[in-house]
Amino acid sequence: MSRRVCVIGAGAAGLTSIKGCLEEGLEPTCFESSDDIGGLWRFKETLEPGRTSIYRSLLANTSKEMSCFSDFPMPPEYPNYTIHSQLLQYFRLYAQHFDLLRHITFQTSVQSVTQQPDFSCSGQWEVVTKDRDGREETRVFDGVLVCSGHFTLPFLPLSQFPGHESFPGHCLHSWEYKDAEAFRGKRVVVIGLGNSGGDIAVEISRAAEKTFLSTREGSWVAARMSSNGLPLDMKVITRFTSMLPRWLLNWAAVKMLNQRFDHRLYGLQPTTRPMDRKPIINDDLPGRILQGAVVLKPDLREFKGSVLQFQDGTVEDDIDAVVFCTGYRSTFPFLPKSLFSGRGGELTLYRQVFPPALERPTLAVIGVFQTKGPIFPGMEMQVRWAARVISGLNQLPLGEKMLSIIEMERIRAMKRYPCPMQAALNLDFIPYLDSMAKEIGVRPNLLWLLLTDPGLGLRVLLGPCTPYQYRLTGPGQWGGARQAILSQWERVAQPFKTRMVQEPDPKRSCACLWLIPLCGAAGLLAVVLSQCQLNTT
Ligand SMILES: Cc1cc2nc3c(=O)[nH]c(=O)nc-3n(C[C@H](O)[C@H](O)[C@H](O)COP(=O)(O)OP(=O)(O)OC[C@H]3O[C@@H](n4cnc5c(N)ncnc54)[C@H](O)[C@@H]3O)c2cc1C
Ligand SMILES: *[C@@H]1O[C@H](CO)[C@@H](O)[C@H](O)[C@H]1NC(C)=O
Ligand SMILES: CC(=O)N[C@H]1CO[C@H](CO)[C@@H](O)[C@@H]1O
Repeated sequence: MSRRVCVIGAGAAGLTSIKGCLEEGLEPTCFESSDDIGGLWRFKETLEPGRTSIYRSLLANTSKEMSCFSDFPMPPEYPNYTIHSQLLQYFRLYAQHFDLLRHITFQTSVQSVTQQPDFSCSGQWEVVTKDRDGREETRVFDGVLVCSGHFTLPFLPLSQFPGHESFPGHCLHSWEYKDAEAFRGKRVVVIGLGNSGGDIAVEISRAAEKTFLSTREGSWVAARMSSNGLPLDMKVITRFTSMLPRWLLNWAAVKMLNQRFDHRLYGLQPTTRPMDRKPIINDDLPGRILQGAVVLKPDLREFKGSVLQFQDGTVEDDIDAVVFCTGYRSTFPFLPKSLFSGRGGELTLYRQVFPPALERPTLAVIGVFQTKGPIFPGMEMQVRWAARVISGLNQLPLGEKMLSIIEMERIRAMKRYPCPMQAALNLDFIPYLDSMAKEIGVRPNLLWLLLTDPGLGLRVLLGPCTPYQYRLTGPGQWGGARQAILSQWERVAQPFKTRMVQEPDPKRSCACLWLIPLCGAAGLLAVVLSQCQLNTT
């Protein structure tokens, strides 16, 4: 009899979890508290406490070829960066294609997940659910995949600012923000420069009289559009760049980012380097600052009625609204308290997936991490690995060993992130995916590819690390992976083909042919270097 797995939530992580279970012969049952799939990416006009909420103009910050699941490219006609509704449409296509919907029970929320009394030998969990009529039901599962998301609880640090009670205007969190209509002609302060803060400040500045953007630390700002108008992530997330030393990448990144606009001059420059702390992605912010529509300010100090004072002593008066873009906290109210063993009471996870202290590795957390790349292929890889661990095909190290690895990685990451929670959540895209891919047996063998299929090998090494690379061989291999890699740039070009431009004379473009042997040589060198590096670590 196949093992039964409970999947909690039917957002992106839940959908790929159902798929991953089916692929490994597990029997998934997914509970989704709302009445539809898509989670964060399903835009709603109204707010529901405890649920994610996004603004009307939210655009993905990762491109379509990098963000898709590895055996299901986005349709070629999709634009290179999708708006939320189109990404949701993609998830619908994915669910349809792999027939995932019949495994989902909607309007049923998971109330608690507890270990069975004989857990140490059975590894089983008791899951209590509540349906829309309030009926509770208890079921036993052999495994649990937690896919409930981690952007649910808005973090509003109002109490840090003296005098906030005296502010007569409107104070809100980005969770409540839908569009700029309410801010027409107003004077607005946006607090926090993350991806949401940048987006919201730009959008409000098109309607408001004046928009101030207050940031303590500043941030590097990258554009979606990289050189030649191509998607940034496809240009920079390659195996070749991931083999280069960090100082070199930092140097190149600073040069590239400052070439677009001088971060110091614009008052945005942070103290950290771009490879250490994730740059935000924003196409329009520098232009809005250049026009004086967005004015940068340091950290807020206090409120005095409608006057706001900042840390440098400057004041801005007649402020009508303050938008806090100060992020979210995660909550997993249904999980056993014993799993929250971190220093600050946070969830401690081995490779951000498995709680290390369980006697049996039958519970995994999917999608609770961040990278400089897209999150979806990472979730998918987590599931592919977790499904194999749950079915006993892959083993985890001993509990002690896992704890020491977690601690070691925490110390290493703390050099880049001051806060332990952020340090644990932020992972490097290619090394992280590769570490799991290696155990599953789906990490592409570069040397072998370069020797047997050089065209493909070079694309895998020098081209964007698109998710299809993890479907070339091994368990879950997909026959279309090779073709998907060979045609990835065609799907990027497709949406632009709305006005045909004459192709250049082919004879002239031959001039670049000398690049091929050169790239080949560089590639081989990089592979040899990386092998040496692997052997020495
Ligand atoms: C504003 C914003 C923009 C982002 N943009 C990008 C981007 O461009 N690219 C990118 O790669 N990542 C992006 N991210 C990261 C984001 O986390 C992922 O894109 C992803 O959508 C998260 O999916 P998820 O399935 O983990 O969680 P969610 O999408 O939040 O889904 C969780 C689901 O679980 C359900 N649920 C929760 N609790 C229970 C329960 N107890 N019982 C039953 N069901 C439950 C919820 O109803 C929901 O449907 C963005 C995040 C934010 C906040
Ligand atoms: C995209 O935006 C979300 C929300 O702010 C963030 O969590 C994620 O890390 C961003 N992705 C990249 C690649 O910057
Ligand atoms: C056709 C298309 O979708 N083009 C978009 C590609 O990405 C750039 C950068 O964000 C957009 O400006 C284009 O509109």
